[in-house]
Amino acid sequence: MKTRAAVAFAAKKPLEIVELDLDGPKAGEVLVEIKATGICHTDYFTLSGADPEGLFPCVLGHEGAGIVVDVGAGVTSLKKGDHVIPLYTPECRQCKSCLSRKTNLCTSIRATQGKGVMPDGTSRFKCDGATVLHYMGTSTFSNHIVAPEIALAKIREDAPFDKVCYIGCGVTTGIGAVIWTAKAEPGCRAVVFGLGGIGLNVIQGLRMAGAEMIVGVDINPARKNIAEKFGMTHFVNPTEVGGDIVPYLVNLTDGGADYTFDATGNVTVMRQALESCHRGWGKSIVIGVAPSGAEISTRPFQLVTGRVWMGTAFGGARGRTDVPRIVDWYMNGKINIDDLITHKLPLERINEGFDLMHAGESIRSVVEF
Ligand code: NAD
Ligand code: 022
Ligand code: ZN
Repeated sequence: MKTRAAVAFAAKKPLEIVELDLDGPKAGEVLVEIKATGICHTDYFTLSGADPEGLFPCVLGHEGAGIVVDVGAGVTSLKKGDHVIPLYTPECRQCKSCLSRKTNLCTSIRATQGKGVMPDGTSRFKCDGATVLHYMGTSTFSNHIVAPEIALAKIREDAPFDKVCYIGCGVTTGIGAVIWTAKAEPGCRAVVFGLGGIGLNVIQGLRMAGAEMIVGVDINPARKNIAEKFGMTHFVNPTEVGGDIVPYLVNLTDGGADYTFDATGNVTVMRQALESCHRGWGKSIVIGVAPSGAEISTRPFQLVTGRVWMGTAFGGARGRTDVPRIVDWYMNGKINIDDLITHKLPLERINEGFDLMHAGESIRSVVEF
């Protein structure tokens, strides 16, 4: 079939809207009509050429929602008409990782997904006869995609695509980091570094978990008002503190936070987050993705004295199990997504979405097909 997509033909070039050929789903695969997609940092990271694993030409996008159009042989968990969210972290429920119950990083299709192909080693996309690669197994910047059955979460049919697409990455990552990675408990004190599309979801996850003190740290003063709306109790702008922010935060939290979160991707901030944790039990969760080749450092004393440094991918969520629950939380009014979607664009203007992200003007831009 034919479909319309924003294609990354090469690094550093704007996306081009073109008509692609899309092959139907093979065994274990599903054809999905994407209705809406968010624009997230990793898409730009790859487009910029800074991602050493980036491959071109490809169809970027990993934060979508849509409807099943057709299923391949052997597909049992989905049927035509089902509403779905594509998962860049699949859940096969059979690999060593899924069976361990200790991680959400399913390994069953990791190798082919990273190479931009389906599990059989080929791509379903073509442009004028030439192969165009998939991206993160999702490629939600295309109006139609083929994805493995294990990389699709079935969601309720009354959920609006233009909002729940954000659960495909940002919402789940931020809220999941609190609930599944940190396992924050009622009454805890937390510090969140970076109040963007991820950090604001960390904040609403902390509010849900019953945190007593939620400190937000950002160099952009415009983030204060929206963060307060999502549950932040104290705002700190590092440029106004002057000097080292760590003792300032340790003092503010009466000895250090129970949980800190890096949602900036800056390795200096990651160190500040670890060192703002409470001696003996503080946990610091790295969410931000740092530039390739970057390294983190601290004195071993920080860890010997009982602080824990950990990271999270997709908030530790098991996609097919947990994503439908988060959609329910949204539909039941437990979480706010609407106020984080600051811009909506048609596919033709998708490149403007990247500009808004870099200017710090948007929290999330959503493209509707
Ligand atoms: P964003 O640009 O919307 O927000 C980042 C915020 O950090 C901005 O408000 C910015 O002003 C602030 N900031 C920058 N430098 C700072 C500093 N030195 N101190 C304090 N604040 C600072 O980005 P986002 O969409 O929220 O994503 C944040 C990070 O999370 C990115 O690195 C992204 O790649 C990563 N991410 C990780 C996962 C995962 O699974 N681990 C998933 C999604 C996103
Ligand atoms: C999403 N991310 C950042 C912004 N939006 C993001 C990027 C990378 C990961 C998670 C979220 C990530 C963490 C750990 C891994 N990835 C490796 C997982 C593994 O090896 O099992 C990651 C993922 C997918 C891809 C690359 C890296 C890919 O499909 N190319 C989950
Ligand atoms: Zn993302």
